[in-house]
Amino acid sequence: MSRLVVVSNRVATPGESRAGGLAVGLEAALRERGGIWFGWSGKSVREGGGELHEAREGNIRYVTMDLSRTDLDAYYNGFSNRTLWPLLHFRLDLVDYDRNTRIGYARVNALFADKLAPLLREDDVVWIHDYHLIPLASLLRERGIGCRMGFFLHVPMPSADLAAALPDHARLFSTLYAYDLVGFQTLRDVERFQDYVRLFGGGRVAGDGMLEAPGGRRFRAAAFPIGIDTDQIATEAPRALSKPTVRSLRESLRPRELVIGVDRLDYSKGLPERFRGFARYLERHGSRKRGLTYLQIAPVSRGEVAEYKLLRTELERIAGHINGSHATADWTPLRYVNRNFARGTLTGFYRIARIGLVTPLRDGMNLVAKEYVAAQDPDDPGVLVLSMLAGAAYAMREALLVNPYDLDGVADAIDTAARMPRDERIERWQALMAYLRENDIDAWCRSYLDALMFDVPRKGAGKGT
Ligand code: ADQ
Repeated sequence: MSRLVVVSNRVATPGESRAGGLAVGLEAALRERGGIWFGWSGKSVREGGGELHEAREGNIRYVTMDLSRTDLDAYYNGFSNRTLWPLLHFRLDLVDYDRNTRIGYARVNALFADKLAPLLREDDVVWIHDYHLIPLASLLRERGIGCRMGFFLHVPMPSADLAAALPDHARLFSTLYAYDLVGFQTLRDVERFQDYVRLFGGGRVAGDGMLEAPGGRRFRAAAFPIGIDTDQIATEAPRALSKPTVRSLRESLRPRELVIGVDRLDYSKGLPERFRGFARYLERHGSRKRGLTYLQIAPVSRGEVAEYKLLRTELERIAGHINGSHATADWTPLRYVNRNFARGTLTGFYRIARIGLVTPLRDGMNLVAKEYVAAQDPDDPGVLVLSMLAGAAYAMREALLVNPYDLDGVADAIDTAARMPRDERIERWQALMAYLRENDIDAWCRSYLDALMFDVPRKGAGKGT
């Protein structure tokens, strides 16, 4: 079996708390085949960068690299988070394009290639993750690396016209042609990528999932919707109820029901619209409104970027306004918390929440929607209110799907969820849970790696070799 090499911006090294299902799933795949997880160490140094650190656990090597502050600023804070992130989330209005950060992004990707190339063997399978590292395969190919390489985009692929609005877009997106397999979250993302390749990328759709780059190189583009560790969460959730934080939340709510939202504080997550949708519910459903308390957990992320600072201020203002208008002496309708909770605690919060509110304006997939469902009590499950603009909505049709821009629609869905009879909740939950069980994080890793190893015809290697 070929050795697996995973490359991502951040690496969950042994001893660090695992961010969640993705790290667990990738580690399982690495353990099965033996391999390397390569990426940035999380450390920035004053000058230089490129120093490697290595840790080992069983048959997995974790190789991480320091970056200089200048490189990190250009590559990560700059081009990745201020240019690509908004572009890929359909927010051209927030795209901040700067030639220097684009050059910094290319420089850091080249540094990744320089440091990774000597570690690779000809029969390795290399799996590169996300928008920080789009050009990496083409840079490795320039350094003579011939092994199978796949890419997975965790965030959405925007429509072709939006992608083409990026200055120098072809220079970036054409580097995807160096992969053997380009994976997306949903079929819609694949279609948008095909459109881009056809309309702006000089290539063509060759049929059967294959694309042909200018010059004739063929590669596959397909959808692999990411899953979660469903069984683990389902087992953990009832146990989490005895945790002191979960118990005290539960006691503080009585006799009201909980509505929960859990997101990084990011403009893609639609938090101002969600707050306003909840406010609309409070205004419109006056007689019942005092039955619900909404807890929004939103730890600050990318706090140094201006758009995120503005978002934070805006949310504080709306939250203050909602509570100022609707709170009573013994009830605060919206509890807004800017901090992280341990994964186990969150699972307990999901379990006691009657409604999970997941309304991003755009999201590659959205794992919180899946985690919320997996944590429910099978005999008395809560209801997921889910944005139709999240990748998760493509398969999770039994959720209450809403347009996150439609405040009345969000308010109505909260009301429907709050009043939904138990039988209907159980029926919807069972259908969602069956899907999550079958399409968990291990199934995702397996199907991606199978496609990369067996479905990609390569020079000198036929199907199945
Ligand atoms: P994210 O944008 O980070 O991921 P999401 O899919 O919701 O969004 O994953 C967030 C993860 O962080 C979840 O596992 C969640 O439990 C955890 N988390 C969120 N808030 C937390 C908090 N306050 N405390 C502790 N944990 C918290 C990107 C893409 C998504 C895609 C994923 C995976 O933007 O669309 O689903 O990658 O591919």
